[in-house]
Amino acid sequence: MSVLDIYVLGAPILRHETVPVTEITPDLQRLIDDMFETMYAAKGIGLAAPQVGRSEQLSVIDVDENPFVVINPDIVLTEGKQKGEEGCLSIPDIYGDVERAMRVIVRAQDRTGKSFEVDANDLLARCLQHEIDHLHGRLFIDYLSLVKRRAALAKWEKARQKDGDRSHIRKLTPQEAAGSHRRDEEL
Ligand code: K2U
Ligand code: ZN
Repeated sequence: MSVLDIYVLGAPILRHETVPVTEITPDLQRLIDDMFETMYAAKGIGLAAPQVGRSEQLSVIDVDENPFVVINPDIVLTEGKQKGEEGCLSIPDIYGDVERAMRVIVRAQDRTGKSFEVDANDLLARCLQHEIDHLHGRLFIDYLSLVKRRAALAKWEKARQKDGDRSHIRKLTPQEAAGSHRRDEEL
């Protein structure tokens, strides 16, 4: 398994619609494994395929040591509202409050291609909505007010100019990569 590079804000792929998965292949299984390793290394609880440069309808999720994969996910029910702070592994160090549905039911395929439904609330519901947005080229900053979005983008650009980094790739550090196992394995 490998820790993959993460594409960051400004990379065109993050704004593209992704392609449905039509076949579960060994390559897709390898991508899933690498996405989990990358997500854990980056201390995330979700990661979508476009964030690692693959424009396919696939995200990995692990909230409270419950890892699962959603392939070709659709939100079939939304209920209630919740407002909470979000960040994004593709927009490091930028945060903002986002209103989401409190509860969602998502229909998807698992990593064997078998269809399933997940009925989620609170943080898991938020994470699913965040990851499914990624599969449709949407980012959490799209939900910020114009003033807050401009402030976030200005902070982002200032940080990138300071780094002198004009690429749209975030390479995880060796220290991050060393932490790519699931957290409960540390116990
Ligand atoms: O897709 C991603 O960029 C990973 C996101 C997923 C996420 C964002 C906001 C709220 C829930 C999930 C995060 O960067 S993962 C980092 C994180 C860790 C613990 C709690 C919330 C966010
Ligand atoms: Zn994100």
